[in-house]
Amino acid sequence: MKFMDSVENVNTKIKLFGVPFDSTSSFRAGSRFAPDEIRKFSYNLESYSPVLKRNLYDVDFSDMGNLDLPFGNTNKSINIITDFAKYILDNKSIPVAIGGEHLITFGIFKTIYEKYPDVKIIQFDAHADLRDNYIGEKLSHATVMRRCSDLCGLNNIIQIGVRSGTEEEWGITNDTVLIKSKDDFKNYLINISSPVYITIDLDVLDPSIFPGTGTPEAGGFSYNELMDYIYLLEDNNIVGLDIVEFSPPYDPSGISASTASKIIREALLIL
Ligand SMILES: [Mn+2]
Repeated sequence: MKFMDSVENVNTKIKLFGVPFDSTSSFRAGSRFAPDEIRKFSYNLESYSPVLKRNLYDVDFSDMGNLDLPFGNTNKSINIITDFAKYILDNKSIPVAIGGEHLITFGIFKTIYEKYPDVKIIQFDAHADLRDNYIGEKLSHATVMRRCSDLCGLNNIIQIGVRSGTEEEWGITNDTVLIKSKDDFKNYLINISSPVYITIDLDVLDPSIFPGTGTPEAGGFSYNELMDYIYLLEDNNIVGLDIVEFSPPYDPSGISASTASKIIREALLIL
């Protein structure tokens, strides 16, 4: 099954693909099932966004299916993700990845950074993800933004919705750009001209509206609060996007799946 309204064409401007990887999930795995569940729930949506007044029919995007990944081999999986994202960039398209857990961002970002060395990452997340290692591992969902910062520097990481981290991680947030309000974000965006990469860890949403995630954290955004931030990015040069950490086993009602598909529809409409 493909995401609704996607087309079969190798020359599309946007290429959606699923990354069913959850090998480093420490608390509750299951996000490997997210890409197919999100596709299924996309058919519950209308193509038309009444907020953006645009139709998904008019967006030039294809759904490339899911990557085949060797479960249990993190390094190899990351390399496969990087190679695929590079293939998309080489075709002058915009990669849009459906995770999977948050570590997949590093795989995509490596090649994004190579092509756009002045890129900034906009991170929507409940967690700082700035640990240097987690249970001895350098590559983990809990270290992903730190690994990205090894490439682009902490000052190019823009964090929104973060409400959980170790004392050490909160210290490191002094060097990232920690956004506290929509006005903050607006002012920040006015002053930048560089390309942006967006990573949406869905646990940025409050668990009461988004229970289907591996590491739920109380005190999060409503759907509308999150989207108000995302819509602000409309005029920026968005060079890639991922949406991660939806875990269908914790979503028996489907509310998280329908929320995730709607966020992707809106995101596709602003690319
Ligand atoms: Mn995260």
